[in-house]
Amino acid sequence: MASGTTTYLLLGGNEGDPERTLAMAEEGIARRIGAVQARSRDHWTAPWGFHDERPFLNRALLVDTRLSPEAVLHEALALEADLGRVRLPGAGYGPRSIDIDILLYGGCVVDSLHLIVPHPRLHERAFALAPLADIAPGLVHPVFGRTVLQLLNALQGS
Ligand code: PH2
Ligand code: MG
Ligand code: MG
Repeated sequence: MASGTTTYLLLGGNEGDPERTLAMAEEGIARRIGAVQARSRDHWTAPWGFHDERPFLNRALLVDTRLSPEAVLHEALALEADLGRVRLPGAGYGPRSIDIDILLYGGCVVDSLHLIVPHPRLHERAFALAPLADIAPGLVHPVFGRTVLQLLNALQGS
């Protein structure tokens, strides 16, 4: 049973051993952010927005958290760093060992200097919507008022 706020996170990585890194990320999320209550299937996806030979492993998680959205972001970034993620300033999209993004946080809309929730590109990205649809197909996007499945279908033109 949820005791805090339900947040949906997207994990992704295409460098090193994504299966191992995502498993370690899930352990860290359970320790630092909250209990993982549902996990999508594994989605192996082509890199979006840049070219690379290595496919991404993407996975969505439902996490019950007592942290604020800003604190979730802080912990996610700290965990990425612990897992060896190096961010090069101004480098744009590129291969990465691990990326942990907040897709949704309860029904909240956050627009601050460092954080936008729902994730501002969620509705444009099948690599995020498809895993999310595994665990929350009927969840209504708080800005667009459409379900995750409707957003995914719109993207796929069906
Ligand atoms: N993340 C990106 C950019 N491109 N492509 C895929 N397939 N999966 C990702 O998680 C991903 C991406 C920026 O965070
Ligand atoms: Mg990302
Ligand atoms: Mg990120």
